[in-house]
Amino acid sequence: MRLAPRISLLVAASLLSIGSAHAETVVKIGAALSLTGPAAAYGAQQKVGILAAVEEVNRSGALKGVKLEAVIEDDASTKEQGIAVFQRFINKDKVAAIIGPTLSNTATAADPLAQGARVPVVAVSNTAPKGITDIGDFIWRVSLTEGQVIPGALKRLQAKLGFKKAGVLYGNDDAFTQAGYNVMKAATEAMALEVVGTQTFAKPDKDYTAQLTALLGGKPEILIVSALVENASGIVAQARQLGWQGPIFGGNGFNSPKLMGNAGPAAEGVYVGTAWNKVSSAAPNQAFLKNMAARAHEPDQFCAQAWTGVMAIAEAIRLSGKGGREEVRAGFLKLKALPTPLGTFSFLESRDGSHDPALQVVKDGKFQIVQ
Ligand code: 1QQ
Repeated sequence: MRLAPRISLLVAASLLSIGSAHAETVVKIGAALSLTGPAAAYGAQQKVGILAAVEEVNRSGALKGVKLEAVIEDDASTKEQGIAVFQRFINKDKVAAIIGPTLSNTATAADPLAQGARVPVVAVSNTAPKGITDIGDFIWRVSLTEGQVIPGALKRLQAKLGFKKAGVLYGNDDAFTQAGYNVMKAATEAMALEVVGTQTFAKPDKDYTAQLTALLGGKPEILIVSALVENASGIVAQARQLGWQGPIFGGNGFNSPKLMGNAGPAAEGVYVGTAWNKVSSAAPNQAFLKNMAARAHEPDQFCAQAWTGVMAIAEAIRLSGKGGREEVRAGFLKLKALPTPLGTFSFLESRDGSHDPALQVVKDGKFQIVQ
């Protein structure tokens, strides 16, 4: 007598779960990543982080009735391709939010399209302080700006190494490398460092010996460089070939293991401020590392940031209870103290990200966190 209602309850429950599986809404997230071109090393890591995070959100069941789907396209590290990919995401794929594009340079051209169409963008690697989130109220970012990382990192390094004279080198054909230079210049002024020389290069350049020779002639005690990783690797290798054994401090473009892959032992003693403390024992970072280890993937900062971008969108959908474009943006306004591999994450009023940065050095072929 008692068995029947129980069985019917079980049947009802399984029917309900079948029912809800059918009712699941697919929410598309577009990701415009540099899979080719000078920023391809960052894009490859971002792709892994995004796919892993989407899988993790769907597996966790945290978004009841919503399934995330990542649509990944190559922005080719250019403004033109970035614009084309954004147009496709906005009009054809009808994504709820866009992650990317990889470079600030591309974002300055593509983000205005998303702002105009009221599609939320989450930058996961744009670090130029100006010209990104100030495009409008649909543009958000998880990545710390050069302004949030470099002054503190350089000050910590000076306290450790005691340098007083710097040579500065930067790329003058890219929004990020120029913005990084502006931050570095302001930091050297605030620290009363003597700048013995400032030199420039462009993305297609492969030979930096003239600029480095001029800088080394000024007898600096540190080289400060704003460059994307392919240029950065060549600069580091050629500085060592010219006999430079001192410290090199790089901006965010240096935060890729590609630097050691390209430059080899020449990269030893390179210092970089970073948004990701990879040895953090905090639970969300350990969970992220475990996920990556299960994929036999060695993540870098860009992978951790991309993962965090997906988690921020998922949290916004959870907070809003819906996965539409306006709801994702409304969710961002409510998001506070999200546990992430980068630390406890919140958005500032400016829609920029906020969490603690770290300092790392290349030692024995790997980035090591400076404690
Ligand atoms: C930017 C960057 C690049 C170095 C990484 C993608 O920080 O373009 O803003």
